[in-house]
Amino acid sequence: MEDTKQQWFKDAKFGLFIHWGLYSILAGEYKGKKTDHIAEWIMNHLNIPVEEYRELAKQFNPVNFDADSIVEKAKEWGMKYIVFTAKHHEGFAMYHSTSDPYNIVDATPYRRDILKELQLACEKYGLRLGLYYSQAQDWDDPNGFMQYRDNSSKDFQAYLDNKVKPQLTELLTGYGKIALIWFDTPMETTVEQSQSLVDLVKSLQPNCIVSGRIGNNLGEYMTTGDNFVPRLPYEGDWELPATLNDTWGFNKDDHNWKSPDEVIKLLLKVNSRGGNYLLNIGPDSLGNVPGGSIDILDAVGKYVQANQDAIFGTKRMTYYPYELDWAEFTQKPHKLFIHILKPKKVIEVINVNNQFTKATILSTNEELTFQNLVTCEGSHMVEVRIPKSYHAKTNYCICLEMKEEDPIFEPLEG
Ligand code: H79
Repeated sequence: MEDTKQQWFKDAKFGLFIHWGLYSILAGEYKGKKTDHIAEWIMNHLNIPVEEYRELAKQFNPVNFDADSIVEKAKEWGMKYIVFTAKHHEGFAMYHSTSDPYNIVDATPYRRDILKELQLACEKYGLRLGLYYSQAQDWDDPNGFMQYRDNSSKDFQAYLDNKVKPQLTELLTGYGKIALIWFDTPMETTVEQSQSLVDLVKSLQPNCIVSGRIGNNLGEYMTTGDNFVPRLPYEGDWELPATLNDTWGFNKDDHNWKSPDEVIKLLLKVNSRGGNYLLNIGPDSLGNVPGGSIDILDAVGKYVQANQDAIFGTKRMTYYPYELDWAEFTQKPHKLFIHILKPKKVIEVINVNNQFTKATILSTNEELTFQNLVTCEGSHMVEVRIPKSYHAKTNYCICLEMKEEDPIFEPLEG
């Protein structure tokens, strides 16, 4: 896989995934049966016939959807890009498709092209707009793949030619600059088929990035498994798609929210290993963003805003041999950032052999006393004294300035 040439993606660090479609109406339950899996999969999981599922469009009227306020919030949370589900596996287009009337303008009483609204909001607030497009699975199209079903009699090429390519063309010609197309679940897509979609995207918008899940190793960055964090720094461009609870699409019964602390830690882990954290919200059938996710993101956003210098513009960390439960590191030239995640009175980082010149609390610039020392085991270390007023605090960041460009971590030995 060849990395993208788009610098913005390497610098982005934090983005907003939006999963929204007809499944938000069912919200995890159909005819009294609940799905205990990801809610946007309900059509597949509960075997809802196409004609029945299509009826949902007639009641889709998300009058509270407000593209402007969602994008404004994303900006406030420090996010640099948005990825919106233009079409998920259910097959319904969440924009005004001219090639298929099964879309939010022609098939619902709502009749608004929300993708246009998102495009304008992204332009207004200076965020990049990416689009999720399910290129292989389409449970509505007779020739689209459906996972966990027999697909052997399908003419997948016909589906690509008749639905996918026309719709990708619409998306890449009607909504301004598209930052990336987030393809997903390639299943049995052949090399030629993946390549033809890459070629189509690039012919319409050469700077539009193709996600890792186009299949056949033809994407421009690595996408991890959903919610799976690589253990080690990863060298190429990459992104972690992640949820705030246990679903992407809205599920009224899923209240298993991560805490803001967990999300901050995950963001820092991903950033320090060189990746972007693409964090999901799933609006409900009225277009409301669940309060649970807003609360978490408001808290996470506060951390991001206060500590931007230690997040944006950082690069993949030099490998540090210890796992710390109280800290995550990030780095940029001549600076090592220690994000403090548990209450501490004194910080001791061992196996580090830099000449540190200054220590501050990043958000306030308050200077801290520190010492370069040698441990009794013989490894180098730095010790930083935390002011009393911070002893009970978590989620703040210490900036250590150093003579050398990168941290020098000593390997474990002896
Ligand atoms: O868009 C989100 C998911 O819908 C999509 N990728 C993210 C970004 C995704 N596509 N496929 N998968 C995730 C794999 C999902 C498999 C399963 Fe299931 C869904 C296993 C458990 C839930 C379907 C329902 C099969 C068993 C139950």
